[in-house]
Amino acid sequence: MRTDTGQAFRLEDYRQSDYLIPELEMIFRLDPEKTLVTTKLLIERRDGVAADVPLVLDGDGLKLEKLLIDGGAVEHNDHEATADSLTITRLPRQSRFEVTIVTRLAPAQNKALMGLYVSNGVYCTQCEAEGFRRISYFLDRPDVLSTYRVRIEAREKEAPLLLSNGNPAESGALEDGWHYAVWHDPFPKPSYLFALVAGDLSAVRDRFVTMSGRGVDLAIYVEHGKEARAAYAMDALKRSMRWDEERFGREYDLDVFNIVAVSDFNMGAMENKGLNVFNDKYVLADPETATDADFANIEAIIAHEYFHNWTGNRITCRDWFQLCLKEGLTVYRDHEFSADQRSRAVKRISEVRTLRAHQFPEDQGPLAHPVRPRRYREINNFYTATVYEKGSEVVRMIRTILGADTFRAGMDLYFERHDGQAVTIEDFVACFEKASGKDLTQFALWYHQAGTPNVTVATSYDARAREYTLEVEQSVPPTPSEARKRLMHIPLAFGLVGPDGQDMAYDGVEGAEVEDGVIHLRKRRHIVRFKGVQARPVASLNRGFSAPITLSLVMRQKDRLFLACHDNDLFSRWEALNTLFTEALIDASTRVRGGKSADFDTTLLGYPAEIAADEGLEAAYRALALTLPAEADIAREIGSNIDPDAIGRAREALRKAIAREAQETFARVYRDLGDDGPFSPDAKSAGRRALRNVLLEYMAAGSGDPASAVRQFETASSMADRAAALSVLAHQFPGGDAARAALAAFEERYRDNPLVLDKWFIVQATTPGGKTVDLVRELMEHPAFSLTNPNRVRSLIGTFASSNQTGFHRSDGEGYRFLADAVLAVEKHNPQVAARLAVAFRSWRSLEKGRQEEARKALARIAGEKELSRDLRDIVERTLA
Ligand code: 0A1
Ligand code: ZN
Repeated sequence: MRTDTGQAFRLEDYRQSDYLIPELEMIFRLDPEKTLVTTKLLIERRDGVAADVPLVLDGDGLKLEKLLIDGGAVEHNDHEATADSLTITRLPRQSRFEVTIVTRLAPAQNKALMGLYVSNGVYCTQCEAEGFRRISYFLDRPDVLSTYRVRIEAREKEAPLLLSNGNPAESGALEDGWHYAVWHDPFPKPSYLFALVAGDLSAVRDRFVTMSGRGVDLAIYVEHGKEARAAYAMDALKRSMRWDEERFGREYDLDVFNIVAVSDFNMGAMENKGLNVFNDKYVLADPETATDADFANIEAIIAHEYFHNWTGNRITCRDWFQLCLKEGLTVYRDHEFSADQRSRAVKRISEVRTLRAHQFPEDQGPLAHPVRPRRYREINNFYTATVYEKGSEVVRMIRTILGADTFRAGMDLYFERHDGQAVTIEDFVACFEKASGKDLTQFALWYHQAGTPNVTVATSYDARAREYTLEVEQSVPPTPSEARKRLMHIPLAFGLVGPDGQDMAYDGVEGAEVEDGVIHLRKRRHIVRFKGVQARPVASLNRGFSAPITLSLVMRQKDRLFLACHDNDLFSRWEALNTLFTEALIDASTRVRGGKSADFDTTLLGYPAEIAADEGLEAAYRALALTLPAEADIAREIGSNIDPDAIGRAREALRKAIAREAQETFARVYRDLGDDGPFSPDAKSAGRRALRNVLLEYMAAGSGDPASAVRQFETASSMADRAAALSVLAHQFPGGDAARAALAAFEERYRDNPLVLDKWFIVQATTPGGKTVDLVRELMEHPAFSLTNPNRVRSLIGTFASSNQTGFHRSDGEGYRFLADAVLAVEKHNPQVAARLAVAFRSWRSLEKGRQEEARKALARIAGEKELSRDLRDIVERTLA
């Protein structure tokens, strides 16, 4: 375990390496306990570097078995090998020479799942960000690009399949039941994109012909017997390949594209060149085992990793500070892909919900950092919602500002200028400046400044002058180590909605640049005057969520309801309703906390029935509109002195009130939507199921009777419907006969399917209320649970801490004590996963005093441990700071 040295890496300290490694050859002789890795590096000294400048290679927990330079031994005095580095002080004078290194690994013992490890009998690697140095000493940094030739030797019985990056070169038999394969990757790549897989897996094969007519052999490798569950992923892969050609002109470049699904994986998936490695959760799906959300995630993640081939692999990052260069851009691309494959409005609403749930609390708490950070202690902790999700929003804003065609021209220029290079955010932005002729200096603050900007707006209409005025003011809150902020360029898409629901025209505008339905805010304060506005409009602002900001706009409830019914921007319709619900819930939770009852306005209560029955709206949209803000969303909006129990009760009361009001309509719509026959994962069918399942939740809440959920659970023909019914039973009728019977039946039916049992763990871990922490502790003893499998840990412990407000925040602090224990237990073998779990503490300062103190004690206990990993210490200390 890498313990903390307190050392911070700073962007301003970036220097080129003195040496390069244009080529390398590797030989792996695989054994679970004793793998030998021979790495032959062709080293090149950069021009101007003196021959006595030592070569310092990175390592992490390595043991050097052998070292040769140009085939000859190296004197003891001329090198120093530690677990973390190999320094060679005496080097040949010529600028190119060869260094051969042999290391020995025990992949079966590697439970950190970084470097080379064994997952369910399959050898696999994970090298991003700094895992390659756990395999061999190397210049393990993204700006050192090399071509790789990799020979894998293994016992044929144990590992009939031998894969690495690039194209297959040769293969054959060896003595004693061993065999080998050689792979060659002609594209220079950084070490974080290296991959090796060896094991006994089945292939699902297909073929893709690229736009220039080249054939590519596609394969998805899964455990035997799971082939049928990879069909959807294969289809998503082919659609992604075609889409990237059509939308971005990007063609695939190798003869093969391989995907391997493994069951132990720290993250979602990894874009290794030509050999993507996936968490099996994001490959395997069929109607019996996967929900609609699973299908949608698989489609998005298959696309994401594939799109990295150009945005990440062909053009990579100069250093890890630039992570958003590949991640923000690739998330933007996968969002666009999913929007094209599904419904754009529904997709956008889901994106914004995710951003608010994950990125906003990060940006508003102790772990806030810019999309392009300037400092880190442990890079693993920067695979964050800010880098990914806000990074994507920034790219989206570039497109909003430039327009679709100029944006595409900027992307084309980026690919043309930087193919084969390791570059920076400045290089990326410069392409759009060049393509558009616009100065994006102020805009680029979105990359450099942390914090969610707030925009306040006051509106007024002068009927006599026919003038409508928006007084707009921006502010960016202070964040850790950034007390003072500069003013941002905020593209605010808008419409002036007239009495008939249509956008109103105006004759002219003063006070800000307004172009194509977007107000460009650049100053602290703008007074934007629209001339010639014939009647008082209702302002629809930040349409489509054009900028990732919080918007404070005082509006009459009547006007918001008007937008919820009539805005022609579907995102803003949803947003208006969501704001109404949020405001009502904040009020209600204050009342509940003061010992009063949670009353709701009847106008608001009447609207859900209208939405449910409105066939002019897509079912998926209706489902989202009827989904109440989550407890965490309400807490975030309240901001301080939070009592999760009061919020939970207020939300429950609103759900019941709506359900009672809309009882008949909900039941009718639920019935009419019916069971739609054979399962299809397409967006329309998924939307129909989503709507039915939201209605089912209301129906159970309104009636207090589990019967309809029991019926659905028993007759469901898909996991989507079965899991939804299970969650209604477990959450609304906890401990009751119906819930217990359903949980037992589910466990029995999926006993041998760990990915499905994860849903069973999740449902129980997210059961509201103070008893759940005990249940979660108990479930850690379940035979299907494993502390070393990240999916199990995230399902049971992770979802409890991140998604169970009343459970985790139990007022006596038991949830916090439990999480601290779990984090320390996981950290022993997997610091990366432990650090991610600990992130659940990040909003502790916004809680009421008693809970704050309990959370602080739990955090301090972790911080007080002597031997903490760099990953965990970094998170805990920043959270406490
Ligand atoms: N680049 C991957 C994410 C990733 C990062 C680190 C990992 O280490 C365990 C694994 C995957 C992506 O964006 O998909
Ligand atoms: Zn990515």
